[in-house]
Amino acid sequence: MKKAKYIWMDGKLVGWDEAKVHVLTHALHYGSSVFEGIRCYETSRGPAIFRLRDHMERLERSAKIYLMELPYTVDELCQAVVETVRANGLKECYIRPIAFRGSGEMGLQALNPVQVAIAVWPWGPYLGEEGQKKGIRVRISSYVRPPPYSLPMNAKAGGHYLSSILAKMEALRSGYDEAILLDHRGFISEGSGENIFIVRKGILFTPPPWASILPGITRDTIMVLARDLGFKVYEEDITRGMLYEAEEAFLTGTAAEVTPIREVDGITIGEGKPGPVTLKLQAEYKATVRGEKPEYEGWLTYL
Ligand code: PPE
Repeated sequence: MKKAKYIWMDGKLVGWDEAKVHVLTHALHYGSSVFEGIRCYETSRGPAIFRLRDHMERLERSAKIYLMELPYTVDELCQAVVETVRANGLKECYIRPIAFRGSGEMGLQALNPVQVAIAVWPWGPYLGEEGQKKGIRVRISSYVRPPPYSLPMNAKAGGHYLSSILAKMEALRSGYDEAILLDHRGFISEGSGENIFIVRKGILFTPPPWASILPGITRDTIMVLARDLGFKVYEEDITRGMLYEAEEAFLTGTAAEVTPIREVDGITIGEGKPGPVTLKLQAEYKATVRGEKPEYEGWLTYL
């Protein structure tokens, strides 16, 4: 990865290589961290962070679920992100705030103080420039998203990613670009680090919150943009068969942005290239995050 100059850690900026933790950090042993992924884009009015407050509010909700007391308010965290991006002088970057249970006591029940760090670095499209243009090949994973009675998957918590890691590695090792996980009932849930949409008869469908998804902020953005463009969008259970026969399918996420899917389990989706609805939404998303859409200005925090 490309290093930046500074990382914000527990209230102050330190050098990239100085942002360290103790080896007995609770989160390192048990995955007790919550985090966010945010992007800052170049606009005609300078760099702007997309939906900063929404991300920080989700961080706060994730922390609440794991009884982690954040030592900063949402406003303070937003300010810290702005400060970190500014200090690093990057026009475009990915922003990774993380709150984690630190060291002190050992054991699952330990309520060690929560530490917070914010790192930023340049990060291209998650599934590649080419993947974003031409579409990617995905497989249904043999791993299932943890059910809601095992883990609260609406929290963006470090430990939750172990199942995503297995799914992603399995997909890559079997020659695909990404994994799609089913939920505990056998319906489509989401990608290892993205939400999913399909298009049927020009209507958009995306799995509902009870399909063990992480309710993505990009997913929400796409639902708003699509509806404003006049599309119908439904949060509904999607079967594996519905995905196979979809006219179009695409993934959404802060890192992945809008990435078309051109093949699932060796079955071609639509014409095997990004479809018109996907392309339209991809362009609309790009214009929105780059500040070219006055109606969505409220989502941007200019530096
Ligand atoms: N589901 C999962 C499991 C997920 O990790 C993400 C984000 C999403 C859905 C989409 O959420 P949102 O970014 O709010 O639209 N995944 C992050 C990348 C994880 C990684 O480090 O790898 C991201 O896109 O920032």
